[in-house]
Amino acid sequence: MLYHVLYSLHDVSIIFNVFRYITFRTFCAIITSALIVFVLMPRFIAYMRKRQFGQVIREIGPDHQHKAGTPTMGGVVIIFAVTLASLLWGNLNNIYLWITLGLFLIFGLIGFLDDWRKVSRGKSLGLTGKEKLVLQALTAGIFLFLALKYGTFDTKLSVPFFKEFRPDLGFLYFPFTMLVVVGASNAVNLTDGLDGLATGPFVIVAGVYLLFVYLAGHAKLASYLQIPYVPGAGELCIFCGALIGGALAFLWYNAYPAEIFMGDVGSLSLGASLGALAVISKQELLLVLAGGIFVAEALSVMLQVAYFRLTGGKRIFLMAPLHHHFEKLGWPEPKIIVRFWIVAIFMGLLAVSTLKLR
Ligand code: 57M
Repeated sequence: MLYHVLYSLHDVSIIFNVFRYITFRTFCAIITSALIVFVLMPRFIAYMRKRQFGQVIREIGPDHQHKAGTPTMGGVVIIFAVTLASLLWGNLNNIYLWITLGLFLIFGLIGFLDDWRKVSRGKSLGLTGKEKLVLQALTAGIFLFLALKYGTFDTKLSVPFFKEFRPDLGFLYFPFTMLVVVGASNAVNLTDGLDGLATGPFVIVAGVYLLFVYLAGHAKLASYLQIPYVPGAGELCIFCGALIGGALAFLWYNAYPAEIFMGDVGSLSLGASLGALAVISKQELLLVLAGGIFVAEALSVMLQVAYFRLTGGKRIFLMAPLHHHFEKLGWPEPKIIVRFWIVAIFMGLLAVSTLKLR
């Protein structure tokens, strides 16, 4: 909104010309989103404590009983901050901004319903696992349909390290997009099991895709780097900036020992946003590299469950997802968290290196 109001004043004074630049508006979105979370989160935590809307801890698994009652659903504040900052600083004529915000909000709503059922200990407001997956897949499908219909978009698949090999998936791009978005959403959800464990890597991956959406939307740079050019994708830098600012400010409160958890409302929406960014920037498979921590966590569950069923009860890991395995090994929680962040940083650097290693 401010983009339209303030940039139009550049006839009055050259100063307002700065609002044309994506880099400037991205910086503003980072600061705006972070400030909103810093102002609202303490109040939200106090409100959730007062209403005793705290996390219910399940019996089985590593001992987290000391965390019982920790306020959750901090994702509500993150979503509010990201949405407001994106609408304030984004170009509201950009289709990718609207469909990505829409996907972000719908996945947040799905998570909210689940969280609400848990914290209110009420009757099941939440959806069943299958209903959630169908709704998530449907949302991802509509997201892609709108990108193809109103965006300058195609169904070709990019493969990291290869610049020539870009197979056109055609209609198969729909199930593929659903897999990327729903997979990313649920992988972040599974990872969010220790203080800041999902938040830290999320900020890193969002930073990687801030770079890739900027490059994808820049005709000259996309051509020089031989990556797909997606006119208008650069506007998602503002959304990325809002995600980074909001998540970093949230990490201030989610850092060990956490004063608040993001809830499914946060993990599902943040994860889905990474999937959406990967699709719009035409760097879909790169998410496996950049989001290696999330992939490892989800993979550990799939391997554990499959092996458990195949062997009639044996386990590969002491407990899945992967972070619980290290807990069972006796690693202190902060050590697990920071080591996962370190791996996430290396995975992010590897993802960026694919720009030149091709
Ligand atoms: C998402 N949720 C955390 C918090 C957060 C199929 C199976 C692998 C599913 C999986 C599962 O239920 N995952 C749900 C993980 C939960 O966090 C809440 O959920 C939101 C994110 N979705 O925002 O509101 C707990 O995580 C801890 N936490 C923190 N700090 C944070 O900043 O300490 C979260 C955020 C919170 C808190 O204790 O209560 C979670 O772990 O449930 N199930 C599991 O992950 C279980 N694994 C398991 O059963 N493994 C089996 C099979 C099925 C693979 C096996 O290995 O044999 C473990 N999780 C729990 N207990 N809680 C172990 C049992």
